Amino acid sequence: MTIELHAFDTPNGRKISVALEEMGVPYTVTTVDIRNGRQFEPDFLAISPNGKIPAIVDTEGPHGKPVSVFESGAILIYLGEKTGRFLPQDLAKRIPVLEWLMFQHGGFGPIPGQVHHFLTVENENDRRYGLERYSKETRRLYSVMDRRLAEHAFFADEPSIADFAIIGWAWRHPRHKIDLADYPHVQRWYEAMMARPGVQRGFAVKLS
Ligand SMILES: N[C@@H](CCC(=O)N[C@@H](CS)C(=O)NCC(=O)O)C(=O)O
Repeated sequence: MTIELHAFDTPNGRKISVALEEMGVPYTVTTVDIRNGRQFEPDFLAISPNGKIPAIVDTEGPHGKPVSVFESGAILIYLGEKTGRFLPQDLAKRIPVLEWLMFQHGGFGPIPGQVHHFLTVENENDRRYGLERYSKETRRLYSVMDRRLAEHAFFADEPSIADFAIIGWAWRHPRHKIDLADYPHVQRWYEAMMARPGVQRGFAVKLS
C-alpha cells in the first residue's frame, strides 16, 4: 500500500504526514503550493473539490480500486480504518476520538486560523477587532483542552487520530500568540507528542 499525499507545510497538511508516519504507512508527497494558486488547478480540484490541502490518493482503495479523499478529518478516519490503528473499533472507545476530532475541525483550527489572518491585516481597527474576538476564543479553546488533559494523558484514552489533528494546530501556538506555560496540561501533552519519533518524522518531512 502506498498513499499519495497532496499537501503543503501547514497545520492541516502536517496532521496527515504525522498520522502516516505514526501508522507506518508508506507514502509519497506531492507539494501543492497554496501560495501560488496550485490548489485551484483542475487536476487538484478533481481530488479536492474545495480547493484546499490536504488530499490523499490511495491506489489500492476499497475493493482494490484507487480512491481519493479530501478534508483532513475524513482522511484521518480513512487511514485509521484502513490500518486499524489510532481509531478504536469499540464504539465506547471511539466516541472520545470522534468528539475531539470534531472539536478540532469545528473550532481548534478555524479559530486560531483567524488569529493568523488578522495578524496580517493592515487596517488597525479591523486588526484590533479581529484579534480581540478570535484571540479570546482561541484562549478559551486552549482552556477546554487543558481541562480535558488534566484528567487524560491524551484526548482519548490512548494516542489517536484526534491527537494528530490537534497537534497540527498546537504546533502553530507561537503564531497565534499562545504561551503553553499558561496551559500546563496542554504543555505536558504537547511535549509528550513532540517526543514521539513518528510525530517528529511527520513534522520533518518536506511539504513545501
Ligand atoms: N477543513 C479543511 C481545511 C483545509 C484548509 O483550510 N487548508 C488550507 C491550508 S491549512 C488551504 O488549503 N488553504 C488554501 C486556500 O484556502 O486557498 C481540512 O481540514 O482539510
